[in-house]
Amino acid sequence: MQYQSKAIDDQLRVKLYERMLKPRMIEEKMLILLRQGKISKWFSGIGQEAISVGVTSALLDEEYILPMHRNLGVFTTREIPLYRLFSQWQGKANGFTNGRDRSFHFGTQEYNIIGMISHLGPQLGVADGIALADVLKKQNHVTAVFTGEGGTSEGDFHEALNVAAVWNLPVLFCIENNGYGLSTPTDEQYKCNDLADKGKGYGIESHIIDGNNILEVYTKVNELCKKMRKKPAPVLLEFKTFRMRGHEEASGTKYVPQRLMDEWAAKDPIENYAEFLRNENILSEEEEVEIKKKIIHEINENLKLAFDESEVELNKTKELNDVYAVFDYEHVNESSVVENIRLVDAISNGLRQSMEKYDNLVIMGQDVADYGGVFKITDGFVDAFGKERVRNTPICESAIVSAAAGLSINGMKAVMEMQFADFASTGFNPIVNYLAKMHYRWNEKADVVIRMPCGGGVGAGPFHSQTNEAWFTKTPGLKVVYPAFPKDAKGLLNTSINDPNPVLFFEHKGLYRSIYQDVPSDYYTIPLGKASLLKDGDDITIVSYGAGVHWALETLEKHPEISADLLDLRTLAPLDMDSIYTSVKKTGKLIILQEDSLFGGIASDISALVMENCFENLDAPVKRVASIETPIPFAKNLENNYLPKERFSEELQSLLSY
Ligand SMILES: Cc1ncc(C[n+]2csc(CCOP(=O)(O)OP(=O)(O)O)c2C)c(N)n1
Repeated sequence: MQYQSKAIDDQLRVKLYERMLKPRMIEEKMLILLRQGKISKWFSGIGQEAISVGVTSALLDEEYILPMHRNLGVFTTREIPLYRLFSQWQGKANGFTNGRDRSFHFGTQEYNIIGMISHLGPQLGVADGIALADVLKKQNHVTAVFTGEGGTSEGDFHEALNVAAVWNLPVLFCIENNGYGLSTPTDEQYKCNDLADKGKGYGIESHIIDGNNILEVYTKVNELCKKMRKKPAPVLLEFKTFRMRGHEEASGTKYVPQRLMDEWAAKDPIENYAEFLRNENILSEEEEVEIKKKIIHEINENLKLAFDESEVELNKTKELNDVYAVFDYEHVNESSVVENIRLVDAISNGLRQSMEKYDNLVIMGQDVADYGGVFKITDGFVDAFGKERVRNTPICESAIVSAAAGLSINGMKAVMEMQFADFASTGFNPIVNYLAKMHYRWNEKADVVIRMPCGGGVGAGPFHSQTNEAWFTKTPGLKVVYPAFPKDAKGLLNTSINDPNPVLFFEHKGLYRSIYQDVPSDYYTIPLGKASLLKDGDDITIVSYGAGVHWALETLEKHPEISADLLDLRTLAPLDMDSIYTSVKKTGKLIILQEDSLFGGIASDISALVMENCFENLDAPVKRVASIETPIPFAKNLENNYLPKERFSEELQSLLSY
C-alpha cells in the first residue's frame, strides 16, 4: 500500500492512527461480548475504518454526517463518550434513544450526527435537506452521507443524487463499496464497472478512492470539502474496500471466496498504516503500546459504566407522550374583516401568511414555483418569496419528503405539496418510517407539513382521486388534518405549520373551487383535534369529514324532519373522540360517513371506540357508510356507484327507523 501526502503533519498522522484503532478495538471487545451473550446484533466495520475516520476527520465538527451501520469510526472520531454508545447498544437510558431503537439508529444534534434508519436509502435525501438548509442560511458547510454499494440500488440513491445535482447542494455522497450487500456480490447488484461512473449521469463530480488508505481518504476528502464549501455542489465518492466479517455476526461469510478474504486481509487499513508509521519513524513501539493501553482503559471504564447502568425504566405515560414533540398551541383570533373565497383561495391565503410569518419556511413540490402548482395554490409565491423558498422539485417524492426532514433537522420548516395525494405512495417510506418515528426514537422534531390534494367525484380515475388518509391515520407519530370548509382550512393549515410535528394536510380537490365561505382576511389559527358541531339535533349523530360533510349537509337539507347532530371531524389524528361520545350519549345513534372505501378506514375505529365506550348509550348498532371495496373508477356512473353519497340517505333513514 502506498502512503504519501507529505501535506499531513506527523501529529495528525498519529491522530488518524489512534482514531482508526479505537473503533477496531471497540469492535474486538464487542465481538467477545457478543459471544458471551452480553450484547445483541453487531454489524462489523472491521477493515473499513479508514473511510469513517478519514471522512469525519476532514469535516468540521459543526458539519453534519449521516453514517451507516458500519461507521463506528464516525461516532468515535466525533468523540462521543463511549459509555453512551455502549448504553445505546444495550437499550439503556444513557444511550440516545431511551431504549427505543437499537445499534446506530439514532441521531444526535450535540454531535451533528444523524443516524440511519434500517431502510438504508432515505438518509441520502435527508442529507440533501440538511445541505439545502445550510445553503439557504448561507453557511458554507458540507454534509457527508454514507451508503453501502447495496443501498445504491434503491431509488432513494438516484433521487437524492439527482436533487443534489439540480439544486447544487454541497453533499458528499460516500459509497462504501465493500464487495457484498448481505450475501449479494457486486456483480449481482449493479452492472456498471465502478459506481463512481454513475456520477456522470447525474452531472456530479465523482472519484474512486482507496478506502483502506487513511491518508488517501483524508487528503482527498479534505481537499474536496474545501472546494465544496467555497462553491456548493455535490460530489460522489466510491471508496473501494471490503467487508471482512459477515453482514452481521450471526450470518457468517461462507459465501465469500477465501481468495478475496486473503487478498483484502493483506490490505488491512490499520496494520499497513501502523507499519508505515513505524518505518517512517513517526510512531515508536512504546507510543503504540501507550495508545493501545489508553484505549483499552477507556473502553473498560466506559463499559463498566454502561453495565452498571440499570435497565431502561418503563414510564407508560412518557412512552405515549414522546411520540409527538410538545406543541404549545397559540391561539390567534379571527379578525372581523372577511372575504368570501373558495377553499383553494383560503389555503393559498394561509400558506402565504405563514410564509410571511416564518422566513425559514420553505415550500417544495412539483411545479409549485413559476407555474404556481397544478391547483394554483402557490400562484404568485415566487414573486413574493423568491425561488429559493418556493422550490420546484424533480419528480421524486421520496427524496423530497426526506429532504423536508433534513430541512427540519437543520433548523428550517418545510411544506411539501404532494401534487396529488395518490403520489404519496412513492414517498411513503420516509413519511411513515422517517418523519413519523423521529421524535419517539431520538427526540427530534419533524417540522414538516405535507399538503395532500385528494378525493373523488371529479372523474379522475384510480390514480388521481383517492382519499388515502387511512394509510397515515394508522401510523403513530403523524398528525392528519382534513378540513371541509375554507375557514377551517386556513386556520388549520396555519396551525399545522406552527406545529413542529409532521402533519398530512388533506385538501379535497372536489371542494377546492365549489365551496365558498366568508374567511377572515388576517392570519388566525384553529386548534387541531377539535371537531366542529355543524348541526345540533336529538335523534342521531352523523360524523364525517371532507366531502362527506357536504353530502351529509345536502341530505339534511332535503330532509328537514331529521333532527341530527352533525360533527365535522376536521382533524383525524388527533381525533376528537370526546365530542363524538358526548353527541352519541345524547342521541343514542351513530352513523359515520367516509369517502374512502370501507375496510380499515377511520370510520371503523370510531365505530369500535363508540361500541367499547358508549355501548350502554346506543339504541342501535353503529353504522359505517363508505365507498365500495374497489379502486375508484373513472366513468361518472361507475364513480357514483363507488362513492357513498347516494347510499348515505338510505342508510341514514334505515338507522333512524331501527
Ligand atoms: C429497504 C431495505 N431492504 C432490505 C434491507 C435488508 N438489508 C439490510 S442491510 C442489507 C445489505 C446492505 O448492503 P450495503 O448497502 O452494500 O451495505 P453493507 O451492509 O455491505 O455495508 C440488506 C439487504 C433493508 N435494511 N432495507
